[in-house]
Amino acid sequence: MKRKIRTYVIICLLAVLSVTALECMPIQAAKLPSLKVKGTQLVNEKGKTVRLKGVSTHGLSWYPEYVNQKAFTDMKKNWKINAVRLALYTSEYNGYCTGDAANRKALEQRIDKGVKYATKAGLYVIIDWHILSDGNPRTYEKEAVAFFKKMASKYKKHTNVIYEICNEPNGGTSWTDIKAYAKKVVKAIRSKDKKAVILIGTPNWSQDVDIAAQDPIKGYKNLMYTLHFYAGTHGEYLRQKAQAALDQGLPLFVSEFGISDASGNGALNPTEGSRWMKFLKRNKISGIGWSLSNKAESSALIKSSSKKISGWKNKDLTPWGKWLVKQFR
Ligand code: IDC
Repeated sequence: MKRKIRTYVIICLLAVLSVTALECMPIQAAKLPSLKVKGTQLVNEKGKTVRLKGVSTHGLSWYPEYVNQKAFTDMKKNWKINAVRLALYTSEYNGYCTGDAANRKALEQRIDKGVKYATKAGLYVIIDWHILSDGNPRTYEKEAVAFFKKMASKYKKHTNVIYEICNEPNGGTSWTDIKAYAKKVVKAIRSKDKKAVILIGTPNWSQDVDIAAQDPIKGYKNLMYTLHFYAGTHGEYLRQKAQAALDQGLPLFVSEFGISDASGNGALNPTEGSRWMKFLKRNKISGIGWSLSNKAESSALIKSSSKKISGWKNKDLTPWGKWLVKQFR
């Protein structure tokens, strides 16, 4: 009897020790297959087409609470997403380039957590340099080069990390300017990571992909160009631009979309939204919905009355949230 008890105690101890050891282990680089670009598409190591589907956080300074392990794991399991985007605003509200050093550090820690949680959940993760009111990416070019060098050096072993180097150039910023910026940032990333997929913004709020298609960046693999749409504002004419870009062989990635109007608010247009979904599906384009927050605006996925930061039920979702989750599933 005594021996039995002793064996039992030893087994329990071993179990506790191994669980503790597992928890203390550093997060392993993702086991997700690394991605590359082939033709206009994203493919895995075997050359099979991969479509990323997921959600973007709102600004990491505004809604950091949604970056948590349970949220990411839940979304993968229940919403069937395979990617998240971490939106790091450069200029607005405690932006990376306008706030102080402590703010920058806090934002980097949020990115770190985001990558860690995504990795553990088995999700691809996009690190998004979210320029907006700063219009031209060259405004903070020096900062961007330093930032992406740091990120690429930190995450070079993570096969699931994707870099988005400028959310939406605007204010009349030309493709020539964006291209000059992109060349510097891509070079900085490639000095640390030879393979990661890099997403490049296009003129006019990442809509003029047809212009980028006439003069894409040469000499690097695994570059894609971003197309953003909000179905309440953008319809057929923008799909035609996208088609023109694809016809020229430009790899497209929809790193942000919604079905509200472009302000992020206003009425939803699910009819136009469905046309967009068909377009993405037909052309095997990845799509990331805006935004994982409970802000009182129609482009938020979570109802403002819901304070949950994970484990959402259908009743916690806004009409847009319900619509998007249905698309994923
Ligand atoms: C919007 C947010 C809004 C926030 C604003 C900040 O939804 O809550 O106050 O940014 O300036 C984009 C941008 C994205 C916008 C979104 C909706 O990439 O930052 O978010 N949008 O306007 N491009 C088109 C639409």
